[in-house]
Amino acid sequence: MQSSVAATTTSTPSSSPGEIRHDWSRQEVEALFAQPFNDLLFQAHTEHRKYFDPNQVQVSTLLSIKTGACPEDCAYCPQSTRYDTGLEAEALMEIEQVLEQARAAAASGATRFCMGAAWRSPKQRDMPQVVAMVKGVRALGLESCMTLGMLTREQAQELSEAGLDYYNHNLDTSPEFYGDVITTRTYQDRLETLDHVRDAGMKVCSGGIVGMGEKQTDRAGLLQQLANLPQHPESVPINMLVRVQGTPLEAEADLDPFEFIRTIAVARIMMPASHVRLSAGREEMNEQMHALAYFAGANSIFYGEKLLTTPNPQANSDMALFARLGIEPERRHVEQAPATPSPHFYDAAAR
Ligand code: SAM
Ligand code: DTB
Ligand code: SF4
Repeated sequence: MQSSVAATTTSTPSSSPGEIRHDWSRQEVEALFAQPFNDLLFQAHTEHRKYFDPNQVQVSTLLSIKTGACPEDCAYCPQSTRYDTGLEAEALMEIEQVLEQARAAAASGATRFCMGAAWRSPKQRDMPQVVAMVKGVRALGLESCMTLGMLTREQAQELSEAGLDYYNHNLDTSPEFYGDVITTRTYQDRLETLDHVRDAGMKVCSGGIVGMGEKQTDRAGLLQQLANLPQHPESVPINMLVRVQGTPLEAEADLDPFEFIRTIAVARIMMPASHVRLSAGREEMNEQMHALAYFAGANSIFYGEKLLTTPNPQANSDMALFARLGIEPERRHVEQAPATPSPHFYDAAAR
């Protein structure tokens, strides 16, 4: 078995400490995926420890500020108007309602508040309300994140000036598989919005979905695209498809859970300084799978019983698992960090 270790350390692409690469070939990424599972996890966990405390996980809260009736045809999405998923559409929320939820998130110990809207792109008439939400959330001492669809350069600038910290815009899959899942926009459209977000000075949150019937090379292609951006996204959500009845992907086959863990591990190796978020699909993952994902390099989750429209694990079960694994929620590392750690997490776990 000596030889397998030696072969891995010499032939498997990696980054040395401090090295952030942007020149991954598809072949190199596929080679990472193809390693024996234990070699891959060892490499990923080693990278993880170069940049992060392995016992800390960042916690974000998610709120749908405008739900359903989206004109896009994303085959996975319950919010597309093209599929009958039984979802009740809701107009853009009032500012005060959003802030009420943000206060509750802050009280439960979340450090980032993410707001999502089922839009192709925001309308100009909605921008003042959205800007007021960003300002209100920041005034509570929370980091702010939004995902509103495609942005023009001007809209990105406006959000940045309002103080928006992160913009989430996923590439979702490889360029080759994209057209099998979405036909109402192009990969290039997504890349352009990411450019606008970066140029406006905001942090980028961008990742994708696995389990949509894509091949391993598509998962490799997604990570290759993300890691070869001029700057790595600070946050990389890896969603496992939530199969929603009425969507074209409602009966998609299960993805091998180890393949999901491999995707986390490869993301960790390729973007070693980014937060890799264990995102949608956690309801279907047991505690052992969560623990393996954290070992493989996942260090962020959405916390709270609902994602945008689908269920998420109960907050207290996440916190109970954190306590059992000796994981602590990451505290804010920005200026407004509270002087003392929030006690709420382990309180919730103890109840
Ligand atoms: N409409 C905006 C957009 O598409 O960019 C923002 C909201 S959209 C719901 C945000 C992300 O949620 C998508 O890019 C996709 O990665 C994820 N998502 C949506 N439906 C999902 C599902 N059923 N399972 C897993 N992830 C999903
Ligand atoms: C992301 O990558 N995952 C979150 C967030 N960004 C906005 C959304 C997951 C949505 C899952 C399906 C739903 O709840 O509607
Ligand atoms: Fe609309 Fe976003 Fe859902 Fe696509 S993923 S249908 S753009 S809400």
